Amino acid sequence: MDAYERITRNAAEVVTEEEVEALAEDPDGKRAYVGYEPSGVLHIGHLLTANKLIDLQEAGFEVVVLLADVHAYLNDKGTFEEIRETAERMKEQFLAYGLDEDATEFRYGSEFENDEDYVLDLHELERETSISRAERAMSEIKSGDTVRVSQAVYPLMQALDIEYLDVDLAIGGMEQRKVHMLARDVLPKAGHDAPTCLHTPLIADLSTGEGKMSSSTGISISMEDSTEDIAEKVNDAFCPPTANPDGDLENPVLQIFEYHVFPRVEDVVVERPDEYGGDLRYERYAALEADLDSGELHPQDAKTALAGYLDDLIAPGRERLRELR
Ligand code: TYR
Repeated sequence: MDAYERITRNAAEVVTEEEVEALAEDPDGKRAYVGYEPSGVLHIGHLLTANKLIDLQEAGFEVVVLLADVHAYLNDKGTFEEIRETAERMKEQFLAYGLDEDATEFRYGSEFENDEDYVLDLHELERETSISRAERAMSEIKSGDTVRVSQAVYPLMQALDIEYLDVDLAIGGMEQRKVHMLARDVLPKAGHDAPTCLHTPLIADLSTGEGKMSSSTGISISMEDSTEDIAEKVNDAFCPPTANPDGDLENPVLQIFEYHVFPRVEDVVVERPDEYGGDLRYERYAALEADLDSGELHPQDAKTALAGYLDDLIAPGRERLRELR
């Protein structure tokens, strides 16, 4: 796999392809980041962007994880004290999950976002941005029904972080894309470069295959789940015998295989008793998808295998959480 392929695999969107191609020509020492509002436990959405960070580390990038404590505060996620505490636990879980400690820079937003230069630059971005644009940028991120002034400042700070962390590539789930598009427009107006961005896909709700999986509404998989919890959630998951169910639905079991299991596991094995044809072995996601589509792979066998792999992936983080308790 060449660097461009590794950097962009499983991305829903890159902005722009030309800019990412230029980074892929010499990835060594280039910097990429993801920011997270600290929350107690990692869930499957965090792990999807973490997989991308692991890809980037393998391609030679330096990786920055921003523990966005000020952003969490602005977005109503608790007191500074609570947010700090969950941020530390979050960092430990990322390391347990497989981010390379020596190649990962963990930063708190509050380390630099209160500096005078930052605040003055922020005010400049505020002058360049309409309230309605900031509000739109937050449509997939804000907590609560009305957008507060704090939440309108939020996307401008997110834009400025890219400049202050000196990163070449901003990573986020598709729900971050409007913030990044705002950043591309507004940063150059204040004399900064427009950032290059990569967005990871959103996984559909596990039980219905609709929309996006969310820890706040539907069923999500988190680092706190026991082996039995995972088995139960995956067993109850929506998994029609096809990759392309009707309408807007997705097959979340296949999505998790594609975005979570195959990037981390060399050979994916679906165990089956001999009388049902014996084990199936896949090197690539597309082969597993094709087998589900053709009927060679039964959804129940796919689910059982998925639960086992997911459990392996989250076990180290779950263990770490237990130690920290
Ligand atoms: N907006 C991100 C979220 O929804 C958090 C974030 C904050 C990302 C600041 C980047 C950033 O610079 O979780």
